[in-house]
Amino acid sequence: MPQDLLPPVVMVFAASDPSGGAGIQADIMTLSSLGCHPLTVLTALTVQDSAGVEDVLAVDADWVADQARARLEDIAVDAFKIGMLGSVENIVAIAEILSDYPEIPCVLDPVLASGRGDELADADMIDALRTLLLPQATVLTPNSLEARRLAFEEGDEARPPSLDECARRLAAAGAEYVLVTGTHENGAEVVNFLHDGSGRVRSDAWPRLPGSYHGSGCTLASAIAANLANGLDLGEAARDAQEYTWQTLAKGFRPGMGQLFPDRFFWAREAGPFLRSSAPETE
Ligand code: PXL
Repeated sequence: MPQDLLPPVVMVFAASDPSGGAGIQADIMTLSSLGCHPLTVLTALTVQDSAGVEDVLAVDADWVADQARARLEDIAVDAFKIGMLGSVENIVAIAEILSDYPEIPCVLDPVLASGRGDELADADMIDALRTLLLPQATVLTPNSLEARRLAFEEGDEARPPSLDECARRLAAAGAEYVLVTGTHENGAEVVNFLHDGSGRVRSDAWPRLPGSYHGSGCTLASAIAANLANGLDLGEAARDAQEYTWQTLAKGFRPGMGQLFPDRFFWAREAGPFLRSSAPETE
């Protein structure tokens, strides 16, 4: 690459998943696979195995702010991607930083629980996310469970709102667009729709894959951020990110006893004999 040209730069705020299936590791792989340079701000460490998340250690909010500020003063950022947040204090710190860069598109993945159901945000964090981060999101990317939880209003138990109504409420709360994913719904197809507060802007259906995956939400949100950083408009960015994510899932692998992992570098493996047997070696 000529030295006066740069890859698009995406700043990620997310937590470490040592398995590399989800979290900031998933973001780094996705952004790199799609040609971007990731700037990474670590919000928390997690301890997890294929059975679930055992522990979370939030990074001190001052450290979160310092990791971001030092980079932002030095390198021009083309998009933000926000994943797991770690604490209310971190949410406040990140919201303050975002408010200084309103022109940079921001993909907000509201990580409330792991794919296996472990809670990754408490009620105070959900409140802070809703009031401080949601109004700064160019696009919010909840799955249907997260959309219902974030959009919850009294009376919903008796009359559950439609997913379109949830998206409308989340846009009314400040997100410019809401991409609701349908992995947790039923049907032969997974239907994901992009909503702008007045209605669906687009809707895409994908053949449902049989496996259970760890890190698909992180992959999708990072892929949208990469596409926005690459200059695509939001509709195209959302569609191409879904296509990429579907490919990573269709070509996913199972490194341990738990869920499948998306293969964000499937295209690199197609070119050569870089695969090994998953069976343990015997003497
Ligand atoms: O997939 C959501 C997610 C995000 N970030 C971290 C995680 C998980 C799910 O387990 O561990 C660090």
